[in-house]
Parts: sequence; structure tokens; C-alpha cells
Amino acid sequence: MRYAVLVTGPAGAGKSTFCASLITHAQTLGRSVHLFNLDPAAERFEYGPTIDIRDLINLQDVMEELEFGPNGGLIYCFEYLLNNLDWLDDELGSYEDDYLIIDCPGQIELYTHIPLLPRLASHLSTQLNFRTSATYLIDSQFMQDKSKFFAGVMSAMSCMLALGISMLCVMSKMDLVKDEKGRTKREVGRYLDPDPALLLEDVNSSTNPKFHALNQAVVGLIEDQNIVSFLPLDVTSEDSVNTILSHIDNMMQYGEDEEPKIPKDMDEGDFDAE
Ligand SMILES: Nc1nc2c(ncn2[C@@H]2O[C@H](COP(=O)(O)OP(=O)(O)OP(=O)(O)O)[C@@H](O)[C@H]2O)c(=O)[nH]1
Ligand SMILES: [Mg+2]
Repeated sequence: MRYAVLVTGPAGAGKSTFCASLITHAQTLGRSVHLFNLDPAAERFEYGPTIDIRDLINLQDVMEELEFGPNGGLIYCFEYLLNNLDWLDDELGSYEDDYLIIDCPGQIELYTHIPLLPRLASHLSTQLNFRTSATYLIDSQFMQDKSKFFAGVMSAMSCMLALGISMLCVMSKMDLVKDEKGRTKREVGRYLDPDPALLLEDVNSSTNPKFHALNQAVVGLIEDQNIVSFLPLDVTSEDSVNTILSHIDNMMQYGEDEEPKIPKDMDEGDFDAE
């Protein structure tokens, strides 16, 4: 079985940093995971990607040669990828097991307005038989007030609907919102798994009464869909990265119908693998 996890989220949310820490952590567990860079504008990586869209097409070239601006150029790069998916198929090869971490670009309109990433996700799952999932990262520093929390939840939802695969919401950079005693600041912590009633009260207190019905509807949506809970991510903590990796594994049922592997120290002997 092959697995792929799309690491998504707005610009600067910490996607590339998270990808690197997932890979480091998986390696300490003796697991083999591969980085797939899907950002044609990426400049450098802590880990060299195994698969890299820049090997197919480079944003700088597109902007120079076709005179596109940065956003039009990005869309061009993605359309080019979607028209040349056999390149991706070749790059992916036909391994029997594989675990890909896909570092996505930060322009969320690529997932929500134009179906570029959704088409890629569906190619991976239907054509290439990957179990595919996503994570959506939101920067904890943006979560310090409720209107931003609302905006964050709505963008996470629209991403999930567009991708149509299971998605884990992650609040990143938790190391930046600790108080002097090392505890998560209350105004951020309460958004990890917020109480809808309190949320409504909070947000109503600062909005024009005209919008209270809308607030109610949004809170209702948040309450009904389980998306509202965010897992805290602190890349400086191995435990935190481990927790998120196990949630991702769980979401894709990683390893559940895997062939039992012969432990390393036994595979040279005369054992029958069955
Ligand atoms: N303190 C802290 N800084 C972080 C963390 N994650 C990312 N950063 C910083 O945030 C900035 C953006 O991080 P990236 O990982 O490049 O974010 P990204 O989502 O990949 O950004 P784009 O690809 O440009 O959309 C960098 O300066 C990182 O060093 C974190 O967990 N804690
Ligand atoms: Mg990045």
C-alpha cells in the first residue's frame, strides 16, 4: 500500500518546516518517507526532495519566458503538471510501499478556487492507488482573536471540501505562544478545542448585532463538523511531532493491512516468512 499526505495551509504557516520535522522524526523511527515538493517557487529545503516539481517546470523560467506574474505563473506551472502527469507517474515509479509527504504551495486559491490540487489528490488516489490524506496548518499567532479563528476555520473547511479527502487541522508554531512558565497562552489554547457556546458569546460581543444570526450559523457549522479541533504542533518537541504523525497514520490506516515484516535480526536465518 502507498500513502501520501498533502501538507497544506496558507503562506508562511510552517508547512515546509513541518514536512522536514515529520521526515526527521519518521527516520528516527526507522521509517522511510519521501518528500515531494509541489511548490514551483520553493528555494531551499532542509531535506532534498525525492520528487520535485521544479525538475519538471520552474516558476522563474515561466515568468521570464512567458511574461507571467508570480500568481499566473504558479497556475501555469500546475496546469503544466496536470497536463504532464505521466512525468509524475514515472517519478513515483511502481514501488509497492511508499510514504510521501507533499509540501504544497501557500496560495490557498490553488486548492479552493481552482481545482489544481484537488485534481492531483484524485489522480494519486484513483489512478495511482495511494491512500491520500491532508493536513491543514494554521499559524497559532493568527489565532489570538476570534474573527481570525473564524476565518481560519472557514478556510480549512473550504480546503477540505475542495480536496475531498480526510484532513487533519493543525495549529502550528505553538512554541511561539507559550507564557513564561512554558504553558500555552490561554487565548490560543482555548481555540484548540473550543466550546461553541463560548465562541458564540465571544464573537457576538465584538460584532454588530446585524451579524449575530450569521455568527450563530457559523458556530453551528463548526459544531456539527468535527473540523473545529486543532492539534497543536510544536516542531521543537519530538513528542508533538510524533502525536501528529500518529494521527496522520491513523487517518490513512497506515500499516493495517501491511504484510507482516520479518524483523531485521531474523531475516537472514532459515525462517519461513509465512
Ligand atoms: N518558532 C517557530 N517558527 C516556525 C515554525 N514553523 C515555521 N516557522 C518559521 O516560519 C517561517 C515560515 O515557515 P515555512 O516552513 O517556510 O512556512 P511555509 O508554510 O512552508 O511557507 P510557504 O511555503 O512560503 O507558504 C520560517 O521563518 C520558519 O522558520 C515553528 O514551529 N516555530
Ligand atoms: Mg513552504
